[in-house]
Amino acid sequence: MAAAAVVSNGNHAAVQAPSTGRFASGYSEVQNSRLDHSLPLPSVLKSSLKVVDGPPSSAAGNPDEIAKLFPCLFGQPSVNMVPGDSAGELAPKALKIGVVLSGGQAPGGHNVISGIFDYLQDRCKGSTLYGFRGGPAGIMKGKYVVLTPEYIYPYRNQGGFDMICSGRDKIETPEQFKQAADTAVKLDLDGLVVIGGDDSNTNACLLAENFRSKNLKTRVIGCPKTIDGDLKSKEVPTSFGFDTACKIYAEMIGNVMVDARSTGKYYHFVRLMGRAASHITLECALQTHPNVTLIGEEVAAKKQTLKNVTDYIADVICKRAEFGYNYGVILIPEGLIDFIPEVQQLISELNEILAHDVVDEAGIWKKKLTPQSLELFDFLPQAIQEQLMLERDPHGNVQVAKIETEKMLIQMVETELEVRKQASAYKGQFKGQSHFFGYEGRCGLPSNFDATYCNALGYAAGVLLHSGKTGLISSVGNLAAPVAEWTVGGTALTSLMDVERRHGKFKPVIKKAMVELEGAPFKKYVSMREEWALKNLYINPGPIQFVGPTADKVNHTLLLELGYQI
Ligand code: FBP
Repeated sequence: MAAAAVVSNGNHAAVQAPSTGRFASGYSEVQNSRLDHSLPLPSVLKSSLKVVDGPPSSAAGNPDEIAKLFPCLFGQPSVNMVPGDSAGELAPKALKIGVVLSGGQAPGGHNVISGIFDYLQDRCKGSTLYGFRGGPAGIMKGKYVVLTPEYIYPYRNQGGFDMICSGRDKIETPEQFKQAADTAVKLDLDGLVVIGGDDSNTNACLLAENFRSKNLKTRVIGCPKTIDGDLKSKEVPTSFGFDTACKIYAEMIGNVMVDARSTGKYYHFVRLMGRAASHITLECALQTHPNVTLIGEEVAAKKQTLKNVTDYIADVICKRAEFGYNYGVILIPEGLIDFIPEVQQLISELNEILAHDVVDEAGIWKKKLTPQSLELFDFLPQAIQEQLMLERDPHGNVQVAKIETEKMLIQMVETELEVRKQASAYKGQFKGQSHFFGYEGRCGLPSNFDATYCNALGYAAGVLLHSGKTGLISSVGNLAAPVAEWTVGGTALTSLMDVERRHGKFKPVIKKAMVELEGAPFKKYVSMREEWALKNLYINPGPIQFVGPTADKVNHTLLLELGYQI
């Protein structure tokens, strides 16, 4: 049976209601075995500890602007947790804490919540944990569930965000800040944990600033979530979910590789999630060794056009045909088109038009495009034109998950190969198959790494709130070492920020961590890509392992970035 839950639908009158939650009785053996899988904690979190302030912080860029936007929080130090004696230990007290999941699903989110819960049970007996339902809108509307051991249990070490669900709403207008503050006051919240990506953590910091400026006692702590892997810094080495999602996609890519080799008749064009950075695509390439991998950041650095990208793929296909291979696997990051300078220009013109003009069916709006952008827009297949015009997400981003770049590239490569065939420069057969691996990887069973990392992030968020900190993001480091040696702290969110132009205005943003062309993961890939293109060195890693010698293996990107060899 699913547990009964105390829920509120916005009027703050808590009622007993049956949960629509999970039935662990329907779980497979593997899922069941994960429920009681005990998670190791970093040593520092297991005994008496002290929270130690570091030096004053600055910003990732434009510190003067950030200081103006965050007058209460700018400059505050990041903190580290170090072993302490029982005398200096935080006095146990009952806390009221809220937690919210924000943005796209990422494996491990449930473990962050159970990590916070376990901290409160271990060190702050009598505390209450409120789960705001449906993302930040749940805070504004006062929709929450009181989380109990029975309610949480079926979600332990399980994927998905359905324990409390997520949403992409933003708390941004004065009215919305007021609604959030009202909820914090009504529930007498000591703290709020925002589990989200770069935009959501920016929002968490704005909320922390707003609450501080109103002298509310509610502190706000962020947690780094996103399968995209682009929320990271020196102190926050990775976002949770990336490890599991990449392992799931790598399994799927490996299967497609075996399929390609088995029949020898298809080129599989696989688009992978990651709306801005190409980390997922790069990691999957390192895990599986495909014939072609496009990395958006490289395409941008080389100022490549759509034609250049098409020619590069066609060149590999032609060379492979000479070896008798009329099959292969090509990985494409979903953010690719946003990296191609000519498309970038088109998208930024479209953004301005969509923000300020009515898009009429007669196409008069098109006159606002520059001649180059108009030419490109008219050249694109109609399906892609329509996808580029779709509504932006609440943060002003193009919804790249809805743009079928893989289909567009198949069409363009096919046309190019036809031209080469006519010129007797290509004698092979080309059949493209398109795939999009995105949502499939976001709710899988968290890998051992993500399960443990998330538990530590949640537990650390509990410590940070208990010690009265606000405007920090929970940070766990030294991740290639055994868990006992992981370091734990909180990084000042303002130290990760810069300003950016969005919806025609300057806004604070956490700088996205893109694939670095001088970084170890990209260099590793470059050192091997020519061999992968022509030989079939495919690796099919199979499903994620939860027990056995490879179960605790960390993804290649993280290891290489931490200076290890793979
Ligand atoms: P977050 O940045 O919120 O973690 O989401 C990332 C992501 O999974 C992208 O990879 C993808 O482009 C996008 O979400 C899809 O969004 P939606 O779930 O709204 O379709």
